[in-house]
Amino acid sequence: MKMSFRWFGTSDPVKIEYIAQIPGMHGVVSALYDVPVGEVWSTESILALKQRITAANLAFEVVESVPVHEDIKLGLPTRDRYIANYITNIENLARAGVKCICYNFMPIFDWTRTQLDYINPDGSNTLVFRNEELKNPLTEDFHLPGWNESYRKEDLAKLFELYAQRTHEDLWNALEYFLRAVIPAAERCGVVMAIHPDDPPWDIFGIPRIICDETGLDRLLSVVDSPANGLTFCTGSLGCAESNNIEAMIDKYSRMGRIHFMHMRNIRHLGGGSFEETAHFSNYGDLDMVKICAILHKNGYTGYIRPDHGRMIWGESGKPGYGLYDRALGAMYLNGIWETLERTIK
Ligand SMILES: [Mn+2]
Repeated sequence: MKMSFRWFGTSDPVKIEYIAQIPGMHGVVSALYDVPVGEVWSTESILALKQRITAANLAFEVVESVPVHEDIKLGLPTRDRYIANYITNIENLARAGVKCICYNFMPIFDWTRTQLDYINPDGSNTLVFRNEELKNPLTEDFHLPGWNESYRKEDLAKLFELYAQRTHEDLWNALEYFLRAVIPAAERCGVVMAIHPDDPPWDIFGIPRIICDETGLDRLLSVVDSPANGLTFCTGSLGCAESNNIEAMIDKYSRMGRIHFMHMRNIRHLGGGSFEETAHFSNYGDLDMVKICAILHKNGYTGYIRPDHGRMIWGESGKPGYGLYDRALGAMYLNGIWETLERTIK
């Protein structure tokens, strides 16, 4: 596996030089954050980002994310222009040495939580999702940092209206249309696409979500049966649904060679669909990181891994879920598990 770390570019309060100081770090996962969704990423900007990363002796092989324009998810006639741009982005990134592109197909909203700084008993803080505290972003003052910041209330209302007329099957049709166009392009370029599951993995605000469970992942992989059509397996996202058997799913999809990128995050179920994000250490959450790593190791996993969201510890402040310290602890914890597996399992 190749240990990686998400970095939000030069505006990230976490310095890339600090990431390079974490032992065993192969590369960073990044993106261009100043290009409007659906537009072309210039080769010049991609190479400037790569230069910044490689100057710190880190690889730039994974992009998270190239976002998918809402017109594609809605299946609007205008989607073809955005799909053409998406293919241009795949080509430009491949030329810059990128090998894996993470994306998601969540309508309107990216990851959703109800509080970003819940104080733990030990004084650290973390992201939590409490079903009863979920507010409607249309009618209440509710916004999260993972969401597209360019939406105004009226844009949101328009999108809500459009999605109100869409079924799960409509969303599937839109995803299939997208995959049939982009996967052959990825194959040509030697890039793998890795869809991130929906977070949390169920419908939210009455809008359909489809990348939520084994049935959905099976369907996704069968649309275009190619290694280029693969997964970002996010343990924390899929793990929010207690009905998902995370270990069995990782075993199945890693044996198929369809997991290209692992997001390692631990969560604790609070009942009724509520959960909190915890330290990566197995004892702190409901996911067994040793078992997960052992399954990947057994199946010869050679893809990318990154510690996903961490808590804020040691007085650090910054982008919720993306501080340096707890994610660095997560990376070293995972490196330790992996080293042990390498040495003891022959
Ligand atoms: Mn994730």
